[in-house]
Amino acid sequence: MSNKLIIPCLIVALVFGACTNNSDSSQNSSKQSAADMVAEGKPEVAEITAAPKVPAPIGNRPPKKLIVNLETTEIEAVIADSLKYTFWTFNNTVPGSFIRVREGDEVELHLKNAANSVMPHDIDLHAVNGPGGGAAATFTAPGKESVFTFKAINPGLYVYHCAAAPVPMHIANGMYGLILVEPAGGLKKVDREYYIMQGEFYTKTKSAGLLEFNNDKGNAENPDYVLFNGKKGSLLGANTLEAKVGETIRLFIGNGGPNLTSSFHVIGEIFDNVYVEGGTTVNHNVQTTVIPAGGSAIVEFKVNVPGEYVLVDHSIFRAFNKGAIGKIKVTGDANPKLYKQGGF
Ligand SMILES: [Cu+2]
Repeated sequence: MSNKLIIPCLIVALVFGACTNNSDSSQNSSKQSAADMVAEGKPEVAEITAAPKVPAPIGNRPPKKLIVNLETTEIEAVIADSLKYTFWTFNNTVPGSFIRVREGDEVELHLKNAANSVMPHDIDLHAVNGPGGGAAATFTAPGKESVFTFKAINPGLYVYHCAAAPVPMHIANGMYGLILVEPAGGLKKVDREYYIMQGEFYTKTKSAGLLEFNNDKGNAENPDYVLFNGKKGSLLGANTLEAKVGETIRLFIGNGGPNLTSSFHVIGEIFDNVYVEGGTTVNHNVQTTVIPAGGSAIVEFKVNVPGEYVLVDHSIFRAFNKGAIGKIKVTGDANPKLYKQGGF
C-alpha cells in the first residue's frame, strides 16, 4: 500500500471496518469484517481488485447488500519506458478496481475524492439504471465523499468511468474500470480469469520525463499510446499472464476508449465463447471480437498447446507501434495431434 493511501484507508477502515485497497492484507481484513457484518445482517464490503486480478466468483448465492468503496486520485505513474504520465484514477490504478456483484444485489457506492486532487470527479457505471449512471449523485469535490445506491438488475460486464467535465479529458487520463454483474447462479466455473482494459493516451510533455493530456491529439483521435491496463508492457515480461495446457481462460475485456474501437484478438487461439458486447448473447468460434469505446466483452478459450499467445488490438499498428500488446504463457506437455512443426 502506498503511503498516501494509508491515512484515507484508516479513515475508511474506521467507518466501514475495512479498506478496499488492493493489497493482500487489506483484502483479508475486508473479508473478516464482511463476515462480521453479514452475521449482524449489515451490508458486506465488496472485494475489489486491480487488473489483471479479478475478485472471487459470486457462486450460487442469493442477492444481498454490498458496500463498494472507490477513491478518485490524480497521480504520476509510469506509462512507458522511463516516461511518466499524470493519470487520474479510481483507487490509484488504470483501469480502476474490478467490481464483482450479482444480479439483484443492492450496491451502496461510496466515492471519495482524494484531498490532494485538483479536479472534482464522479462516476457513471453503465450497470446502473438512473440519471448519469450515478454521475448525477456523485459529483465530488477534492476531500469530499459522495454516496449513492443502486440495484444491479441487468447481468453483464459493464464499463464505469468518470463523467465530470471535461468528460473526454477525465476518461483520457485513465478514469475507467469494469463492473461485472453475474447472472443468478453465477458464471460457469473456469480455471483462470483475468481483467484487461484497453485505453488510448494522447500526450504532450509537461516537464522532463513527465507527460500530460494533449487535447488536440484527442480531438484528432491520434493517440501516442494504445495500451492494455494503462502501461506499456503491463502484460509482457514478468507481467505475462499464465495458464497450463488444458485450462480454460476467461478474459474480462473492457475498452475505456476514449475514442477507438478495439479489434481484440489472441494470436494462435480461437475464442470458444464470446459474451458479445459483455451482454447475454454468447457467440462461438470467434477469431476477433469488436469492443467499442465504453463497451466490453467476455471471452473464453481452452488452451491446448504450450507456448506464447499474443493479445493484440488487431488494428495492428496499435499493437506493434503504440503498445496494445500482451502475452499469455501456456506451459505443459506438447500436443502434436493438434499442432507440431514439420509434416505428417
Ligand atoms: Cu474525473
